[in-house]
Amino acid sequence: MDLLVATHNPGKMREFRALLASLPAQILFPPDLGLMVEVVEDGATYVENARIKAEAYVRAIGGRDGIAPLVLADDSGLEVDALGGAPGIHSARYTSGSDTDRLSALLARLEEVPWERRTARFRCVVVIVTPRGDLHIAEGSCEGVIATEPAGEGGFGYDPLFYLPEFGCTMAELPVRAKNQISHRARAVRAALPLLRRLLAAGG
Ligand code: ITT
Repeated sequence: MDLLVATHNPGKMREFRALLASLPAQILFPPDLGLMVEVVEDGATYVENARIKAEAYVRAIGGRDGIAPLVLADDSGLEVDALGGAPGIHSARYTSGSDTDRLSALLARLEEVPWERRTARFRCVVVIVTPRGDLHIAEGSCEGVIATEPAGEGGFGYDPLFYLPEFGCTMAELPVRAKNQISHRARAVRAALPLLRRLLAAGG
C-alpha cells in the first residue's frame, strides 16, 4: 500500500521523506501522481485544515483506477506568545511574499519585545485518512524563542528565527538529522508511526 503525503511545500516534502523512510510503503507526493489540487484552508484549527487538505486529496484520487493510498496531510504553524499565539494557523499567509518577507514582518512586530517574552512554539497536526474515509490525528510541538535576527540556511519557513535554547542555535542552523529528531513534525510523525504501520499492514 502507498502513502500519499498531501503537501506542496518542498521543505515539508524533504522532511516527510526522511521521517517516513522506515515504513514499508512507497511514499508519494502530489507531483508523483500528477495531482495539483487547489485547497482552501479555511478551517478554524490545525486539525480542520489538515483534514480539509487530506480529504481534498482523497477525493482527487477517488476516480483513479487501482490507486487507493493512505493520505496524510500536515497543518502546522508558529505560535508566538507575545503576539497572542499569532501567526498560528495563518503562518503560511502571515504576509504576502516569500518566507524572507514573513521573517521581516515577524521581526518588525517583535521589535520592542525583550528576549524573555519572545517565547514561541511550532505546532504540527498530522491527519491520516484511509481509503474508507476513516480519520486519524497525531500532534507534535517544539518550544523555542524568536531570535532578534535570522541565522542559518537549513530547514524552511520560520526556521532561521526559531532559536532553540538547549542547542544554542536556530532550527535553520541544526543539521537536518537533528531537526528531524526534535521538530514538531518529527514528534507528530513519531506519534503516528505505530498507527501507520498497523494501517499499512491491514491494507488501510
Ligand atoms: P501545504 O499546505 O501544501 O502542506 P503550506 O506551506 O501551505 O504547505 P501550512 O498551511 O501548514 O503549509 O503552513 C505552515 C506554515 O508554517 C509554513 O508555510 C511555514 O511558514 C510554517 N512552518 C511550518 N512548519 C515549519 C517548520 O518546520 N519550519 C519553519 N516553518 C514552518
